[in-house]
Amino acid sequence: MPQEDLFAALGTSETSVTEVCEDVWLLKNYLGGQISDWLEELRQVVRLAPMRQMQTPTGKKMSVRTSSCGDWGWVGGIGGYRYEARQPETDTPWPALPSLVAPFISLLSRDLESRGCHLVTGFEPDSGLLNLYGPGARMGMHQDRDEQSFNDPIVSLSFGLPVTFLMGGFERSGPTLKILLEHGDVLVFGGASRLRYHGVRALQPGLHGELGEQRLNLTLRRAGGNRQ
Ligand code: MD3
Ligand code: FE
Repeated sequence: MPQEDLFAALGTSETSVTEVCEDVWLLKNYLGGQISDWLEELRQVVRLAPMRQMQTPTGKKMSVRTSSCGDWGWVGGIGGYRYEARQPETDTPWPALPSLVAPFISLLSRDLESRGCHLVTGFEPDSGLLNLYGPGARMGMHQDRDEQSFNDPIVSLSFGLPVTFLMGGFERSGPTLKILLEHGDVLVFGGASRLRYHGVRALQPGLHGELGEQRLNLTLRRAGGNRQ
């Protein structure tokens, strides 16, 4: 598909863009006609870097399966969480970021700019973290603090079964805003909200047309430092 057609489906009337709280933007059904191309590229990532269940720092297995692409991959274990340039199991590099990432980010930054949001402007992700949820898989409330800088946003793309995303404040406990994340949704976190606690409720059983009993989430990040 030529790139003009690829992006023609973006920004249709079924898309809605809302700032759910300061520096958190929810773009419902944003991926539209791009979804199958994303899934094809993400399947290729998983062929080169199979999904694995990371351990928490206390040695428990996470219920979510993860993989990565780009210059840096996120790994867990008894040593704590960190980004590594190579897959620990095979000592091989992570697969490259999908080719859709750069044009997607440039379109997203333009769309957000037109709404007065500068969070994605100049963002050059160097890491893509894939989270795969099966029935019952969840992610407890946490902050994302393993990146070198918190100046860049985190951009999340959701595929497959819907899930309830929980957005908290700046302490682990306290009230949360519940946001339904569905196939094709994009969530942008940055600025004043970059260090908010957040989590994902247990995935409810169901059957999705393209992903079966699963939910797949891709987060685009800048894990390493900025180039000089
Ligand atoms: C809010 N993933 O990988 S994506 C994670 O749906 C993670 O798989 C969830 O939390 C998932 O760390 C949520 C949305 C998201 C990602 C990063 C954030 C929300 C965020 C960073 C700061 C605040
Ligand atoms: Fe997170």
